[in-house]
Amino acid sequence: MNKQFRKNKKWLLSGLLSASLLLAPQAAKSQTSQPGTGEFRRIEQPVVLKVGVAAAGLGLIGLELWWFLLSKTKAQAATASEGVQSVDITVDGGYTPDQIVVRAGQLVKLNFLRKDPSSCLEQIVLPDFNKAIDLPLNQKATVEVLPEKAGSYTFHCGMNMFRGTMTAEEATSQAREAT
Ligand SMILES: [Cu+2]
Repeated sequence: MNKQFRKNKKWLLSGLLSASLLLAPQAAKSQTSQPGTGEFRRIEQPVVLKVGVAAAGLGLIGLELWWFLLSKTKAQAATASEGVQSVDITVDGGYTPDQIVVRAGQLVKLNFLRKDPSSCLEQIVLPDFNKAIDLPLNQKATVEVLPEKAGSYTFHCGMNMFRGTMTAEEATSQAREAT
């Protein structure tokens, strides 16, 4: 992380350094530290530039973090109303979302909408609940389950090629997240 930051900063700094050398030599006060060799010169960077470089570097870090950590682990929380939680799942070349977060001890309605005609995704299996149902094409099919304990429950297609996970959390930890 720190390493990456330094790498980015260094890279950006060298880019800006050469740009300022080429475009605006008068903007940067140059100071010859080694007389005779014009190639190695110490450049006094304006503070604004330094801050700008640091900000750009931090922005890049943020973007990287978002991209690698957050954009790929999209878990969707179930919406709860009157004691029943529900999640809409689109079945099309897999399950979207394929990671669901629910509250333990409360009924969950999984509303599957299968848009994929391949027979692979025809059936949905929830092994922890001993359920396996056929999903009609382009029609909503609801599976009701009750995750009694907190934990991870998987669901998959009839051949176990596509998978999804329903994570049931204790009521307290979910309430904390929601606020
Ligand atoms: Cu399959």
